[in-house]
Amino acid sequence: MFEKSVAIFGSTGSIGRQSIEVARKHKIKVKALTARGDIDRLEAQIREFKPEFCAVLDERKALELKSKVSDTSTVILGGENAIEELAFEVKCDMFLNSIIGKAGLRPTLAAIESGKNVALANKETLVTAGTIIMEKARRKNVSVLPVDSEHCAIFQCLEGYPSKQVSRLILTASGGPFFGKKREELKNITPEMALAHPTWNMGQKITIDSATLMNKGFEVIEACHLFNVDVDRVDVVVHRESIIHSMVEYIDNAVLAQMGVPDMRTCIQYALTYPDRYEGLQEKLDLAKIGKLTFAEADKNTFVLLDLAYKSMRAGGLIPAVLNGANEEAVYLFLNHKIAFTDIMDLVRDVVANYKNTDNPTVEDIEKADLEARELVRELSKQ
Ligand code: MN3
Repeated sequence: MFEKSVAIFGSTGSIGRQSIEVARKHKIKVKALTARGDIDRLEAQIREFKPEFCAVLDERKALELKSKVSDTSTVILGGENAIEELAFEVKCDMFLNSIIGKAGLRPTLAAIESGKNVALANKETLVTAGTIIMEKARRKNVSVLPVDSEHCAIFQCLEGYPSKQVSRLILTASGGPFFGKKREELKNITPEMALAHPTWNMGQKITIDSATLMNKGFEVIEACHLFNVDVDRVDVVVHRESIIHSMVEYIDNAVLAQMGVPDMRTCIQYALTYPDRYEGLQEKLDLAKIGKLTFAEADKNTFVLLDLAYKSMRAGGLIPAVLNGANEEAVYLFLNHKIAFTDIMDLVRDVVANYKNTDNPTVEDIEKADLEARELVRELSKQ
């Protein structure tokens, strides 16, 4: 019987729903749930898991949910502050953050501040404020465990070895749907084309980020923070089959890889059950059936956002937050057919290149830079 309890923030999104499957499988006690506004799904989750609290970002929807589940003992809260407060107040062994976008930052900070271990699926947290988050986690003596296949793989490959024996982290990248294409061929790509072929079960924003390789760039930044490794010791290799989830090279040139069928539930479960392993939800890996695994260099000249992530990490300060904010806005404009696929890359590059950086920013500085980056993208996109 699994003893730990969890709070799942962002429980109705792609990762949230897969986390719910893991909780169901292992009868993990769910203490709190939050979502933006999908109250039908929340109601079903409340009835199944009977959490103590449920917070909804949309306050009107929170009231609606409150009347729907008035026959249960779950306390319903509404609004952004309620979500942040709940992250601090809820008592649980693991705080799982699968909130989408920058709204995930403050709840992570609150959970760490209250001394909870965090399973982190929200990328923005580490990309925009990785230094602040990891410093706070060290001070509070809490763990930040990754819920992403690449970082979960690296985390597993690092088990048992001192960090000074690590020479390089090697992140694998599926390459996205447009692997092998050159810039000219990317110009007329529509949102529908970009959303057509994901290997992983994931949301729209991250599917576009995978197509531009921005997602891999963010993962490079996250890896630096999570594992305290310099950005120049993090490499990316394209691996189309998504079977090797990432690797660690040691000083003796031995490379450890973690493999498995691509399934996010594996990493969600590992973060929740660490340091133990439990029966998995994913299929078993059949290498003979797969036949061969291939590798290629990432095309940083075409997919410029990957290289920009390295530069942003080296620049530090506010630049990773500017990169994230600009990209999120550009992807939003692309999904709404306002700009071309290649404009995502150009707009983000231009906004990052012209932003005035600050060292050691506060959370407020980071949030301000995020808003400014978005505004700059909107302005530039109209020119
Ligand atoms: Mn990933």
